[in-house]
Amino acid sequence: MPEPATPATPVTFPPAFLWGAATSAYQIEGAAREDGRTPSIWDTFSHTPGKTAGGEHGDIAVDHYHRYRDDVAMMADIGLNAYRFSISWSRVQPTGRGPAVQRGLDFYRKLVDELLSKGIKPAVTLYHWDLPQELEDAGGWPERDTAYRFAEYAQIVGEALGDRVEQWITLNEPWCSAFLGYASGVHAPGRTDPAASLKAAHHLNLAHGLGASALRAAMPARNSVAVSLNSSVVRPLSQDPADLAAVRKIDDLANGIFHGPILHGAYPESLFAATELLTDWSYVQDGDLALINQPLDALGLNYYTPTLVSAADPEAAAPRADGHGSSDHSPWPAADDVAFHQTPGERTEMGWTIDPTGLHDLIMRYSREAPGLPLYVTENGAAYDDKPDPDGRVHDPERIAYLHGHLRAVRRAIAEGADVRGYFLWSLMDNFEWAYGYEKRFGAVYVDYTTLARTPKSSALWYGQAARTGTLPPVAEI
Ligand code: IFM
Repeated sequence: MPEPATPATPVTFPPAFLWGAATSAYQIEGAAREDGRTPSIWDTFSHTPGKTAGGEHGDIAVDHYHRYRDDVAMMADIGLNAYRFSISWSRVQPTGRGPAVQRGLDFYRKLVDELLSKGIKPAVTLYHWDLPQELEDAGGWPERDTAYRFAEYAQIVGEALGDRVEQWITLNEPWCSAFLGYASGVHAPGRTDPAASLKAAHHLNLAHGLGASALRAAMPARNSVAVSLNSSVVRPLSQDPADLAAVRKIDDLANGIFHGPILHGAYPESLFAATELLTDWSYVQDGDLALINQPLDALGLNYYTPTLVSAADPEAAAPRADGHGSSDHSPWPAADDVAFHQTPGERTEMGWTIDPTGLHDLIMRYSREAPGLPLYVTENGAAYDDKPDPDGRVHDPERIAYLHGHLRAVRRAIAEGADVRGYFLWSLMDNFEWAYGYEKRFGAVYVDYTTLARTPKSSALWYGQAARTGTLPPVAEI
């Protein structure tokens, strides 16, 4: 299909394109202590004073656990044909090991049945950051055993839902689990140990590989297994060789550390060299890389904003406008010689610069890195300070413009040969935005946090029209 020539030319997507929205368990479910669920690291972290804005937590979140039927009906009304959600590990396996709790699994069985009854394709993410606390107490992701526990959990969920869910994602954004969780500590479990964060990254990779094999053994062969990476689009401040070296270092720490072993069966040699003062990588055991390098059916890409870097001035403290929260500890191990800069341009409420060219570049990169592997944009979206009008409607023209720009970038990549099969807007509805609490609203649906009433914003209506017609409506409210 040719690239649309002007903004006035209709931007039309392939007929089988998935138009979805995404959420994750801890951010929306609530029911934190119901039906046998036990605390995850996010329950513990968010209940620790000073860790989240206003001490907010996901105990109730947006109560999706009790409102899932209405939420699915709302998705159908909007016009979505796909929905990506995650499973709460400690709802299914409260201690992170051993037998499953059927009541926990039943919730997901009912949710999936409800989705299927409305013609909405479910896409399940097994791990979206909520490790059972018992596993963290036993060492967490820096401990090898956690990867084996994940494989056991993957098998349980694969056996329970594999007959009705075709699309599977092992991990969501392992970079965040490893480096925000164990290096900068702005995410659960809040540790600040750079060497442990690198170990965590390897064990997350191992978990992905073992989990993918366990899923395949537990499910019909037709099902698709993928991973969702928040691969960074790393750009240099200048063409100076020192700035280009900074790009390579951050690219290894953001991208190569995951896609190297997952897609190609090897860590970048330059990553070993850059981190040698922190770790000797001796926890990478013989055979691990082959276990991690499982054949995949698809790759999920999550994209929000590009990353702009330069070499740091050795005389000054390196600026760290990397958009990953505030901490005295960097999420980038062994990268004190790199400075992070704010990309120029308009920003969302997260302070993240809006740049759809980054999404296009990311898709094209992975089309080259993994030729033949279908791609999905498994997250993309924006937080804005949305408020209802006196008439109760919620107008979010900025989000419509954001979605329009990014979907055009996806369409451009498809026109250039990329095999992008679907797009999942982040997020279906306003929810618990981790350390920011409920302050940042990413939803296409507004949630009143007093009554928990849901109101589709104008962007939901706009996106629904795109989903129903396969063509982007003009950038105007519907
Ligand atoms: O809310 C998160 C989501 O859980 C993972 N990806 C980024 C989103 C926005 O910060």
